[in-house]
Amino acid sequence: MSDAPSEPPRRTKQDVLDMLRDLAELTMLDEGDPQSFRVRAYESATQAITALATDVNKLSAKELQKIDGIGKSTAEKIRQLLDTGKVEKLEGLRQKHPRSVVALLKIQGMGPKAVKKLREELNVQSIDDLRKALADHKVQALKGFGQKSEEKFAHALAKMDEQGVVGRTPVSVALPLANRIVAELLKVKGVTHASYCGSLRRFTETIGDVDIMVAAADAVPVMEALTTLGFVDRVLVRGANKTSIVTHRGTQVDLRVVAAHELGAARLYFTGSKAHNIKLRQRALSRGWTLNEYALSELEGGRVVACETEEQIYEALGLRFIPPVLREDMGEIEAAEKGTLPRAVGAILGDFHVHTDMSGDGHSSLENVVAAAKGRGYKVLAITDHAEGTLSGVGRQAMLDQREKIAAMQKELGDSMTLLAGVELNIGPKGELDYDAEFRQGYGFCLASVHDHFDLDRTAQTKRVIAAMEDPCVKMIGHLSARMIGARPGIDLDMDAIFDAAERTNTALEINGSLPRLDLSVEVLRTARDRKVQFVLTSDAHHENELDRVTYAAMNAERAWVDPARIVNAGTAEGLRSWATSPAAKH
Ligand code: DGT
Ligand code: CA
Ligand code: CA
Ligand code: ZN
Repeated sequence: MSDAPSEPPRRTKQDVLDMLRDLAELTMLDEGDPQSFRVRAYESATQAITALATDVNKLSAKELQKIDGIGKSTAEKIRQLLDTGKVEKLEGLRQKHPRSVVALLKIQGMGPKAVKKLREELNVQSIDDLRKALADHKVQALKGFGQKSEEKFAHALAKMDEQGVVGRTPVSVALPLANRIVAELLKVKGVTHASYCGSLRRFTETIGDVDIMVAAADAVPVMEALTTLGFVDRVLVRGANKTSIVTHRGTQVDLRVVAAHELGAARLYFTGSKAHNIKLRQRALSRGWTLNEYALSELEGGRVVACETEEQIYEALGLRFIPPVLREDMGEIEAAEKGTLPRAVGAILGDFHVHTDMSGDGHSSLENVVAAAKGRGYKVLAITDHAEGTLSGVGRQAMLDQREKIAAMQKELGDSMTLLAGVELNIGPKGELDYDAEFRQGYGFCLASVHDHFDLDRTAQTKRVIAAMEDPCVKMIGHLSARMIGARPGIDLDMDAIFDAAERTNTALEINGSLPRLDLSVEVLRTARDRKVQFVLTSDAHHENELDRVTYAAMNAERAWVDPARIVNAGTAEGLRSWATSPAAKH
């Protein structure tokens, strides 16, 4: 093993996209201006590379420059990354603006200008520094800030603490990262298994660090492969069986390499949760056994009882297999013993929140979305582009044209799939909805969701959502809290009143599977356990490839022990069709 490989480590299209995103983010900080010319240049290059069909590695700087949206200096940076694995400009920016500073941008209402000022005037270099400055009331003394900004930042930080997101990585960032690492490590010679464990496998909303488990006879090439990946910022630990790195975005990754025969014990241990592990271990002890990351074995003599698979270990302990999403010591071990674990969601029969390229932020044609839904075996699909009240929404004529197109497609589809010409209405600050009542009645399916005015107080937020529920055309409320995990807290709602209204008006609540949202959250879903509210799993897809996100919605529901009988699109096809095509029954 050498520290200076003669060949530069391989860089992929994803590395190029990561580089452009980091360049945009750091340039914005550097210039204190989100609208700067350079930031926009990196953003347009991102779009161009995303759409690129050819292998980016095969293109020279000149050829890259010929692509629409990529300028000369960006083309050179891309080539530099592909050829050497590093880009000078980016390295310089990273030196100047460490991750702790970038993290300040995650605070609601904090822009690059404010960060710049706070650094220059108060030497605020991290969230902790900001906490101190706020506590000492130094922020309000700054020109252009005042008491209002101080309160705003303090409030935003308190919200972040409440959600436990400070210093943690949102699942929307951690999951693609982990999938990429797993795919890369599976390519290493001698690797027979690679997967992620830890909180990510349990599907928590935020992840402290990513835990990767690999089975291989020789650990050295696996560790080497991890440390040379494009997103690695620094290596924290380089041990015999464990390596830890930190990515440029500040996420820690722990890699463990084990022998194939102890994979079950290792995966069980490192999936956790810690509380679940402790309970299992107590159970083992009461049987005269011990359980650790290597095996379930006899206390005396050390004979191995089980170690190869998780299933074998649970079975030896007298338990049904417990899915990772349930391993939180919230009654799952007792339920596994009695055989009363909650039923899995099972087959999902349709989607009710799907965008096409008619929405300003949609990327797939109606035809492609419908074909993809049909390919998944869906019985019902509602097309729900944004209504005119949303930034990326459309007017009446486009909606009418789409309704006609959908009617024609339904003829072609026959009985195989019910296609609904729907819409995602925007809920205004007073609960007002788009278009007019008559136009809305022309839709086959209406969902309504909040996309703005996040700062209204609890009474106003609750009122606006309930007003939308009471509208005769609204069958479902989309992403109820409107939160973005790690970036924007949810709106303040009186959940009791919301559940009451949902039951009374017969309005379903969406479980949105888009990773940055996961809305309803597990926390809210748990509080709805004794309610009669109906749920719908959706993908909120903006591209045909995103229909699969509905499985994240299902995992979120399972984590919260939601009874599948309460999920409209996880029951029977007849039940779903009748729910989907009956008018919203309001009373
Ligand atoms: P995170 O990273 O904070 O989102 O949460 P986890 O659950 O991934 O925690 P992490 O990365 O510290 O450790 C991974 C797993 O290793 C954890 O879920 C359970 C296991 N583990 C870690 N420390 C202990 C311990 O002290 N006792 C037991 N029984 N298990 C542990
Ligand atoms: Ca972890
Ligand atoms: Ca860990
Ligand atoms: Zn949407």
